[in-house]
Amino acid sequence: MVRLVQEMQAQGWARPVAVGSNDPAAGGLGKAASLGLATFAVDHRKYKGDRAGFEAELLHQLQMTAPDVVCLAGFMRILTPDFVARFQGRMLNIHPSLLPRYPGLNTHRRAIEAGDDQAGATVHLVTPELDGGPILGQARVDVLPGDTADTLAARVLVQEHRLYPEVLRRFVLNQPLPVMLDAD
Ligand code: NHR
Repeated sequence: MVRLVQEMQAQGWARPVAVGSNDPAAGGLGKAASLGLATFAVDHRKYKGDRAGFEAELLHQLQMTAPDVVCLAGFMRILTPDFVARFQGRMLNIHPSLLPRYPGLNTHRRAIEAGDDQAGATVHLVTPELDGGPILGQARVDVLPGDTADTLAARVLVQEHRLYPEVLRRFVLNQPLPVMLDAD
């Protein structure tokens, strides 16, 4: 998220307006405020069993700044089709696997256990199907002998920081996608 904001502010192809989280303690909120952005948090734990209520508040907070594009980065609450419809075709997510392999959680562990020789990250449009929307870009890294989920995650993260700003830049400028990056 910080990298996205920094590249937008440095290069000017988009204007970041707000950063939100489902966790009021998220470190990114303070960083976003330091970068001059509005911030908000909608604590999902206060809406236990009430996804509609959680999403209504999330929508309200987002609508305060009327974004053209919404970027998820480590957002961990499944969004309902009604919410997704509000931002259809303009909500992006970065997921730490080479989709369509390993939608959902624990992606790096699953890639290592499967013996894959490559892993990576994918930026995709958010649709009602979890991690199933159209792919806008991917970055690949080699899985190395001795890799653990943590060491692999760290190498993939470096590539996530290259991939997501490049995909977003092309997306908002209507340039050709997908972007395919190869680290190795
Ligand atoms: N919502 C929709 N409709 N479509 C997608 O593609 C989405 C989405 C919401 C989040 C991110 C995704 C990821 O990159 C994402 C993509 C959370 C879960 C999950 O199981 C799965 C995938 C992703 C994010 N969440 C549980 C829930 O009940 C909670 C899990 C937890 O708190 O640890 O929401 O990986």
